[in-house]
Amino acid sequence: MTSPSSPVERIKAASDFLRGTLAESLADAHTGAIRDDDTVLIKFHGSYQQDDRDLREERRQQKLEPAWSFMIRTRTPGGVATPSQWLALDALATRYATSGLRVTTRQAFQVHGVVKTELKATMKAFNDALVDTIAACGDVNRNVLVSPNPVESPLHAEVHDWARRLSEHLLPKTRAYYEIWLDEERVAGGEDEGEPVYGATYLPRKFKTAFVVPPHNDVDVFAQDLGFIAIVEDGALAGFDVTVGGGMGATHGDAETYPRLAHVIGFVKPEQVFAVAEAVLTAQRDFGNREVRKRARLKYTIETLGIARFKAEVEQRAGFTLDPARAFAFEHNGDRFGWSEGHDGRWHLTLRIEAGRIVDRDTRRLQSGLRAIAQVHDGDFRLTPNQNVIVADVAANRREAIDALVAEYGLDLHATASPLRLAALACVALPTCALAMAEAERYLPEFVGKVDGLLAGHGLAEAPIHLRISGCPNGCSRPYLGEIALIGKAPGRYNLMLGADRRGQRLNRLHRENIDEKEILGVLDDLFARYAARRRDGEGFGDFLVRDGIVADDPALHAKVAA
Ligand code: SRM
Ligand code: SF4
Repeated sequence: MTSPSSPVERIKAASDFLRGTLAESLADAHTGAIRDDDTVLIKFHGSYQQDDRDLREERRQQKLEPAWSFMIRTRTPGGVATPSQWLALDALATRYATSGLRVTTRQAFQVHGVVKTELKATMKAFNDALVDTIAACGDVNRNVLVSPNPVESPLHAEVHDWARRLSEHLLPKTRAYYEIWLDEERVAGGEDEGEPVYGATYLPRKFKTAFVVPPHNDVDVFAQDLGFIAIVEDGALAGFDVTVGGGMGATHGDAETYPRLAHVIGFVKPEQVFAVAEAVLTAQRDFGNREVRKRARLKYTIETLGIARFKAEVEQRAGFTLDPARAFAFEHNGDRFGWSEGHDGRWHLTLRIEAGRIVDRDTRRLQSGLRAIAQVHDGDFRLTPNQNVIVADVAANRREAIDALVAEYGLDLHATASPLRLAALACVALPTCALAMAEAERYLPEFVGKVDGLLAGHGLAEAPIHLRISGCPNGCSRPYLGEIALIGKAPGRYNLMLGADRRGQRLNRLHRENIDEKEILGVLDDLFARYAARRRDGEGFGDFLVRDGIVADDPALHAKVAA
């Protein structure tokens, strides 16, 4: 007897290809919320229903319904926005949202706090700017990541194009999005489309894809369900090593869930990318767990089937055998800040956006400053998977004008912050994230300041340590790849994880459970003292912790190549 499928599976199956009763929910003026089943379906359209958790208790006491609002996330493969798109998104964020624009860890924009009555207008405004939100969330292939600067070299541009095309190729075919948000007429009969790749119940769980150009692993390719590592031979793109089964999410106290780094399963030529991607995706569609959502990601499907059987399944579906994986080497998984020159003499400026939040705050007027840049910029903007923004494709003689705006609006964190602050990531967490157990984005600036103080005390102020904070174990800031990471456990309390490398190829491990800031800083202070005294030349903090035996190494923590 087969187990019953999860409630989400039933909602998808009954949704008529993601329509559900969304139109009715939006029209219901009695509540700021949408119907329960529609909260599942709206994710596929790029939105989450949320409530302001800062106000939850107060509203409960006043017997008011929660302060419902909606987060909207874009599908921006590779994180590209033209200046006019930037201005349009800035304008819609100012008009409809509450906390500016937010750059996510997957090269997308998010806005928060959109009320139901303005949701449709906001969705339209995104689409008017030629930015859609379909499949930005939900059990489908999400926004495709790619090494962020496609104009760095012709090769980057080529890989970027593969990412964009694969994103299009794996889009759901349903017209529900266009009917609900853009008032497209439904084709008579309505049984028009079907989903040739996904089927009526889509995937068992979210599915994430990334392309990366070594030596920079700036997309954290091993954290993805499906990855393509560009292999360059004789200066040209020979193809890609394919990775499968990465993922970060876990649940406290549940050993059945864990972060896992991907396996490299072989090499494909560029023209085989679509076939292998479809094979991996449909294998997950057919073998993924549809009963228990916590065990439904591809990483668990692979653990259940075994990597050899999964690879054989992929090859059978793709209709070819993968070549043996080719050699690649990553140097680091962070961003490179400041100006860099591209292959064609054009320039690119990577700006540090702390925790990805683009708002005006005191002397750092990020939203106004980036708006001012967009008004004069003739290249484009690139969002990075580390929540930063590249002002890309600038002529040499335009650099000065951009620099003047950077100085005027206080956008110069990239030039003034410590290495720790530059590389640190934090997920959104409170007040919007329903799953947050502790602060992350709002805590990052203060916590970094305290750790910077400790580092300076040990003569380590310039140590480029990777710190990541997530408000819960779901791991949206990819914290299990931080040399130091805090995973929210309860307000003010975190699990302290230590010992990842800086190339995104080794996970960290739990060091201390459920401790507060004082204890965290105490532990770090001792470890920094050891690091300062005993580190080798150029040795990263995470690598030191492993070599020094403070963090036990284990093959299970590493990305692997399948036989
Ligand atoms: Fe995430 C759920 C925010 C990247 C793993 N994530 C959420 C939700 C939607 C909470 C919810 O389900 O109610 C968060 C909304 C917060 C808010 O108020 O905005 C949320 N995730 C984010 C973002 C905005 C974090 C950020 O600070 O940038 C990132 C949006 C990415 C995007 O543009 O698509 C974001 N989330 C990630 C990543 C990193 C990545 O993809 O490279 C991960 C870890 C990789 C992975 O998927 O394994 C991640 N998010 C999760 C999970 C755990 C999934 C799992 O396998 O268990 C959840 C919870 C869930 O799906 O049930 C989650
Ligand atoms: Fe929310 Fe947890 Fe993701 Fe942070 S890691 S955004 S708290 S789901």
